[in-house]
Amino acid sequence: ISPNNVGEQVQYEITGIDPGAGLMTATAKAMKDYNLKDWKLKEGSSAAMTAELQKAYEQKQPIIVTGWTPHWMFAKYKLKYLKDPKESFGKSESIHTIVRKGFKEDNPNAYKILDSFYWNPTDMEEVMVDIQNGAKPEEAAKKWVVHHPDIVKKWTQGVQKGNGQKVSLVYVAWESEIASTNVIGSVLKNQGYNVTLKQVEAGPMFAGVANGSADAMVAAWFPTTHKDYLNTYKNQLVDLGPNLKGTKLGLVVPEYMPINSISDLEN
Ligand code: PBE
Repeated sequence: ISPNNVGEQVQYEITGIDPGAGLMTATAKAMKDYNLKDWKLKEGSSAAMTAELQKAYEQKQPIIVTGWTPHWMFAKYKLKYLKDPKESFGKSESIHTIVRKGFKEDNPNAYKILDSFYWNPTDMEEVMVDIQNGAKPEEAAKKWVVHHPDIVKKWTQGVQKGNGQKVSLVYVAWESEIASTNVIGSVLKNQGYNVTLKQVEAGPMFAGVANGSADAMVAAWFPTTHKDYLNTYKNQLVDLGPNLKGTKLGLVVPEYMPINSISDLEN
């Protein structure tokens, strides 16, 4: 792979994820900011992106993907973020928990648990790696809950148990959110709630909590990644603040790629 014609070698293509992801909007912005006129951003899904990354990686082929942290791919492969001197991808962010209006009144104890939910990137990664290694999301979540009683206790301490009340959580099939939603779902189940997890696209996830058809989500990346969704729905959502701090977004390549910055892609 020569540093001079990386564009040609990847056919001027960046391997993206689902079109509703904020990461796709950020990448489109980066492509403008860095003047990547001849480049295309390919839409797909997180699962398709990681499958293509794996295929390229195993053959040491060039590839550029849209990526984020926390993610298991950094544990599995030797990867690097391309430097982003123009900060098109924004700064480090937090993931917030959001509930529908009226949820606090309808279900004050489940609300307290969701409000207390907070963990670290290493916790989330532990669940993600487990799922990547073949565990079912629900099983990986249960296992994490069993192995981290002290953290879980902080979320549930002093909260009255549920009585089979329904709690519906919505999420997108992003690996990070599959992990977090299954973990908080597992904790709510253990506390006596009848929990349903529904996988949707990003737009319907925010819309569902805004219109009350879902109770909560733990997948809102603020202040940048999901700012358009927040602006659309902010008066209809209750933001319970961060459940994780220290994320990152950007263009990710295998370490064997001979480029280091998004500016290296300009032709
Ligand atoms: N992600 C993971 C999402 C938020 C969580 C970075 C792919 C997005 O870009 O919207």
